Amino acid sequence: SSVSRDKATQEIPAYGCQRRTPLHHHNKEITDALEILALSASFQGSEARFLGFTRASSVLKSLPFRLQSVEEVKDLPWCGGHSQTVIQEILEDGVCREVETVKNSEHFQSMKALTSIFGVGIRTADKWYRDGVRSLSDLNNLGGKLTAEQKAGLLHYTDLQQSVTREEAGTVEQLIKGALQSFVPDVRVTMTGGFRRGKQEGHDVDFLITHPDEEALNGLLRKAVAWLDGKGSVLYYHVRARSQNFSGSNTMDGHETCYSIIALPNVCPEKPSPDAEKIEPDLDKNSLRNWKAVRVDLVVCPYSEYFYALLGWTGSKHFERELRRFSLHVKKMSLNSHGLFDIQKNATTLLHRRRRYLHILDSHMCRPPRETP
Ligand code: DGT
Ligand code: MG
Repeated sequence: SSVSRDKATQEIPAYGCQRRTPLHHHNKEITDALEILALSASFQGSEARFLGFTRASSVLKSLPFRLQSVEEVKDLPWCGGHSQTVIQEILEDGVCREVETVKNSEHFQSMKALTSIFGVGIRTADKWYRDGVRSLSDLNNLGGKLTAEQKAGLLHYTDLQQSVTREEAGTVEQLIKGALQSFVPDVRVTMTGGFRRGKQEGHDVDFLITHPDEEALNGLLRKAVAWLDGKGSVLYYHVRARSQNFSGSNTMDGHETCYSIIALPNVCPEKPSPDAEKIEPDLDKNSLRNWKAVRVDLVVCPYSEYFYALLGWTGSKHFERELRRFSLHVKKMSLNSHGLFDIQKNATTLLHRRRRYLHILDSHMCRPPRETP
């Protein structure tokens, strides 16, 4: 009934981490549209508009019913004027003009293509766009100016564009565990990211690695990746060292991390059909190879930080952002992948004396529960 729908909308909390946000929900046409506007805003460097549309979309995902009228969003948090226009047009016409214009714009299309390359963020893509780059083929002229990461991203572009299935993620897990366990047999390896949230496919596979004995973790990541590399399973990698004085801000994270592209053995390589071979004789070369390039992120954390790192790397990105905002504004605590810190006790010191920050964080850190991870 409309009364119970009204009640439902009035009860939706403002922070994303206070709501259920199911993968399958009732308003996909609208949330897809809002997310295009969010992406477009981020391509234009407008963080505020990106957040606005992302929050509106996130709120609608938690609605337990399909919207029928724009009136129904009037009490919802974050669903203000601009989002309401989008919602109304989609409900009434099935499409939103602004979204269609954005989707067809050269800037949006180029930025989407460029940022889909591993190693290319919005800033780089925007600079390239201003230099006249419109598509991937234009990048060949930039050859020498590409980073090693971007070169690898381009080289394996087609594979990396395909999503990783849950089954493939399982194979990656065996490969990664095998490499790590050959050095530390009882190392703990947990798949994080979207797969830990139950997604059936993802753009990469994320792992968190820990051990009660910190010594066992020393150099482990580099050794294990070199071991895999020796077996021909690594197409690209770079290890970001652990940063001792990570910033206590909400977004930074100082864990040792390996960003890699792994050659995943195909269980059954796709054979091109005889017809395809006739049309494009060279096409089948790649299809005949028995591996697929897959993006894999490996994160190492001290045992004492395991629960925070697990929470931080499980995602989604928006959930993490909301959880940290909730911690800060409602609980007056600062949360990141290293711990949960009480900022109230020393708020002014935190703001004004950066150098003492780490020390303060240490002394106010809430220790994780004592059970084993
Ligand atoms: P996917 O891979 O597209 O299917 O979706 P997710 O949710 O696995 O996204 P992904 O792989 O980009 O990142 C996994 C989670 O890890 C993400 O929700 C937030 C977190 N994360 C990603 N990069 C960083 C980082 O540099 N630092 C921290 N603390 N967390 C990160
Ligand atoms: Mg992921």
